[in-house]
Amino acid sequence: MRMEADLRRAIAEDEFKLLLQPKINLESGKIVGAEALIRWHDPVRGLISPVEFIPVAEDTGLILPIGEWVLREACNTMMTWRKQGIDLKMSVNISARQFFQADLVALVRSVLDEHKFEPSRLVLEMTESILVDDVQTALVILAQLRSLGVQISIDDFGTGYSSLSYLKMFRADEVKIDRAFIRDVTTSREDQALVYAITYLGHEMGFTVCAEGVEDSEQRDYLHKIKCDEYQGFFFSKPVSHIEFSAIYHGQE
Ligand code: G
Ligand code: G
Ligand code: NA
Ligand code: MN
Repeated sequence: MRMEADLRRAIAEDEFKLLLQPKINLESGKIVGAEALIRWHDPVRGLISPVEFIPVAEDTGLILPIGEWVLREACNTMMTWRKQGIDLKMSVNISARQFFQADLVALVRSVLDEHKFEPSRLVLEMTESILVDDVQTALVILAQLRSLGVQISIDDFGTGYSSLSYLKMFRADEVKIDRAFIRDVTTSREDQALVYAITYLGHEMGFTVCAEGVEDSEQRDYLHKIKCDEYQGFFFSKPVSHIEFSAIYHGQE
């Protein structure tokens, strides 16, 4: 497959970049974290979206070296920021194959050993559909990750087919409400009900709740009103380079 050969070259030639999107605390309005999002600059085709290449990387197993690169790059970014007085949480997306087939626990342990930051500053994001695919194995891996001190976040919450009872079993630290529910949250009573219910339930179960895809102040205000904890979205900032990120961070009053 053409894409597979290109991806192999991209790994060898270091054609990936990591962008960072700020996570904002709704109460303070301040940046409290960053989500690492990979970008691929193919010299011929230009920018290729992870929506296109992550599935190919999953099918071919190339997600393992790519995922390791993302994790290391994200931790390097944390260390760079730390020297600038920026101490934030860093969220990294973990794909299905990475979660179940790589020795993710060993990788995370070695990355934590190499870098001296609080393990709880590293947040691993995975979708509920990954976890429900093999609940028994997932619970074992999650327990091992938790024992390393890293945090667990359930990404794209509400889009899968999982039962709410799984939320209790997975004992995550954070739930991220999928942006599909945020898009019409200021006009749709149904979406308001869903977002409110997820936030309420999340709090009752002890999770931090983060809303994704916030694009305007009305959406932000609604989330603030219902006491959602954090948000991400183009309203505050699109994903940017670590250099732009620190400029935005230091630009907060
Ligand atoms: O950044 P963007 O909105 O284009 O990302 C599109 C999709 O690709 C999202 O579902 C996002 O979670 C996923 N994605 C982005 N970066 C990474 C990454 O480093 N690893 C994995 N597994 N998925 C990623
Ligand atoms: O699946 P995951 O939640 O990891 O996807 C994150 C993706 O969402 C990234 O590709 C990022 O570029 C995108 N994203 C971030 N903020 C917004 C937003 O406000 N609106 C839209 N449409 N996409 C966003
Ligand atoms: Na994510
Ligand atoms: Mn998401």
